[in-house]
Amino acid sequence: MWATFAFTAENGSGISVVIPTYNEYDNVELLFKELAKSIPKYVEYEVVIVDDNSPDGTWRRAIELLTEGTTVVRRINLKGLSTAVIDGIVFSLKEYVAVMDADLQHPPKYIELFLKKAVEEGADVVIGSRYMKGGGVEGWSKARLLASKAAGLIAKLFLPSIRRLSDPMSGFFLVKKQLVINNKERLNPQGFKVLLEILERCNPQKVIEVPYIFRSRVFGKSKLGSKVIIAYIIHILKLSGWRPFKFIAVGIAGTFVNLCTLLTFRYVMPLLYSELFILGSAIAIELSILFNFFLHEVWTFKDRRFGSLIHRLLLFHISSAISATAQYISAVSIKYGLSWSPLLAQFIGILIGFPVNYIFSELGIWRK
Ligand SMILES: Nc1nc2c(ncn2[C@@H]2O[C@H](COP(=O)(O)OP(=O)(O)O)[C@@H](O)[C@H]2O)c(=O)[nH]1
Ligand SMILES: [Mg+2]
Repeated sequence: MWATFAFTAENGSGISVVIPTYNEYDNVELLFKELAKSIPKYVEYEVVIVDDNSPDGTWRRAIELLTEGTTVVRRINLKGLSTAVIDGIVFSLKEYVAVMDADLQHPPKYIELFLKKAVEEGADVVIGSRYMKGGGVEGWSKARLLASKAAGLIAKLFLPSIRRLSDPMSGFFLVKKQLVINNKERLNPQGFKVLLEILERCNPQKVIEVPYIFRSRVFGKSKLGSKVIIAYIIHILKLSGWRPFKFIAVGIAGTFVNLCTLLTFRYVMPLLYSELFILGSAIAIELSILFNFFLHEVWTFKDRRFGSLIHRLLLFHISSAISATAQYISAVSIKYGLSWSPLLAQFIGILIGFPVNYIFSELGIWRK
């Protein structure tokens, strides 16, 4: 039990430092030196390098420099940052695991602080945050910073459990080994953002953040490319249970309900399709809103039905009205302002109205 556990030299509270590497040959020596220098003697630690058989021989370099308390895992047939981190955690022997990059962008001096915070505050996860007060990034272009922040916003929109965190995509963090081991079957690590996977699937009870400055890379280059970005979006969608696609599917079904209602009027109650079209159209709209609402309740957001149903139903009507207005304004201005074809204008209007409704639903109506 952590509560009876005090952070002192005597009881040998320990930490494993898991470091995934791929083509980091030039960084290994400096990394080992910095680790030895930055972690105080009274902290019992081990280092677990997980290398995916780097063509530059990073694993060989690590073995050459091997000292007691360091393990080098060389994975021959596997590749990927997230799975490397999870494998590293499995290989770890200590109660806590710190995860950091090999390129020294994550200053090892924070490891002691992470551990201290975890023990003192009983946290399952301690995140090194670049985006809270006191944190920052060195040497990033405006574009890279913007891309990182945008990626964070997307994750927060789709994944409510991380919304209150400033840097849930950090690669520098501490986690209790047991939290990951207990939930290993639920993990499906992929891409670069293993912390997101842990936060979403391991259900940590207490997560705290500590600011740090992300340093520039000295040797080697970043492996973050366009493939990583696409993998990231797919990862977020998977973690969200494909919710945005469910939302779209319901929207399409609702449009059919609307049109079918009108068609029914045409043959069964022609008045509602001619002189009283104003009423017929209103009924069709209302039916489609009700249809969408109940499908969202039992499918899209079935895990997030909190508070009163009437309240949610009312909010959904307001949200639908706002998104219909956004759709109307954009379609009309595209049609008259740009003289585009009405069909195309209407289609773009729908593309604009949809996210409005989605954002209201995610952040307001079915929020966690
Ligand atoms: N084992 C393993 N490590 C990787 C892989 N991709 C990246 N890494 C390591 O993960 C860390 C972060 O990668 P990096 O390219 O620096 O990403 P950036 O900091 O976001 O630019 C570094 O230590 C890399 O060597 C991989 O496929 N397998
Ligand atoms: Mg890096």
